[in-house]
Amino acid sequence: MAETARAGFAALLGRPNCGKSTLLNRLLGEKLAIVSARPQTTRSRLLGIRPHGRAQILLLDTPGVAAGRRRLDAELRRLAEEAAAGCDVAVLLADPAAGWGDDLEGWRARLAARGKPVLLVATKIDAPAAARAPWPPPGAGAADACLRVSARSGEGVAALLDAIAARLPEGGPLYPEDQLSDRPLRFLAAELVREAAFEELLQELPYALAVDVVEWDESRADLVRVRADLLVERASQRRIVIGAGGAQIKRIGIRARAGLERLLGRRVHLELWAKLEPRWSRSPNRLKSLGYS
Ligand SMILES: Nc1nc2c(ncn2[C@@H]2O[C@H](COP(=O)(O)OP(=O)(O)OP(=O)(O)O)[C@@H](O)[C@H]2O)c(=O)[nH]1
Ligand SMILES: [Mg+2]
Repeated sequence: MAETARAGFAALLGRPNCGKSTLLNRLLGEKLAIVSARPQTTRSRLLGIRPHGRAQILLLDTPGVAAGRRRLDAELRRLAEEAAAGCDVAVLLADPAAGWGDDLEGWRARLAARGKPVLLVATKIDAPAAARAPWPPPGAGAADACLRVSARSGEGVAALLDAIAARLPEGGPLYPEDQLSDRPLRFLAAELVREAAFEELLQELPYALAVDVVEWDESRADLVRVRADLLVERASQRRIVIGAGGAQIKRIGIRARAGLERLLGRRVHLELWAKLEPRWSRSPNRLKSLGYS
């Protein structure tokens, strides 16, 4: 019997830093989402499109859900709630080494109450602490399935795709079959610059750092010219981003350019400016224009 055609949305949900974006990239086999060792890296609902057998899996990466009273925190929670409400399958991820808790159990129960199939997925099982911890975790209520994956090694990833696909509604593809995401390249480019800044600035990174691509010129076939502003909210942060003699922003630029050239498959000329914009993270319009809402 022929496999049934299926298509639908699977939301990747969980605490900050549990490995959602890394897993999205692994499930897609492409680097779409940015990843960092710091929590609260993802700031938007990012769609990745994954054909799997006769199914089209529409994977939604979401911001990790954390408390926090800033406008950006509230916006990030809203994005995750929205993805959870709109999905056909909920993939609730947790690093078993970090333990289960009321927050995750609350999510599980709410998703189940809405009638969503819930997959409880242990992440980072290549790490000894995660590999040793019991799964499903003590304290977790019933789920449709419990799986264990490592985005790093790829273990469990094929089984996860099968488990998601089997629970999607029947129907033909919802997006063109060769499409990878619904986000424009310009947005993905801004994200790569932000990732480079995360990696270069480490502990010095301001919470409120954003990237705004202000120029995008593809008029030459062999070269893309990109100009982007690194937005910060304080003069002191601007100095950190620039670094002594401009050394820091130069390092960010070199790292970002390498990522952009991989993304675009062309040479890239990248110009970065550190710009003071005191209230960007509190402005609903700005959050929108930056693609964060
Ligand atoms: N060992 C190991 N580390 C992982 C794995 N997946 C992710 N990580 C690491 O965990 C950290 C967080 O990964 P992200 O994918 O950015 O986590 P996230 O859940 O998207 O985080 P937010 O966007 O902040 O909510 C990074 O340092 C990753 O390299 C994995 O399978 N194994
Ligand atoms: Mg993320």
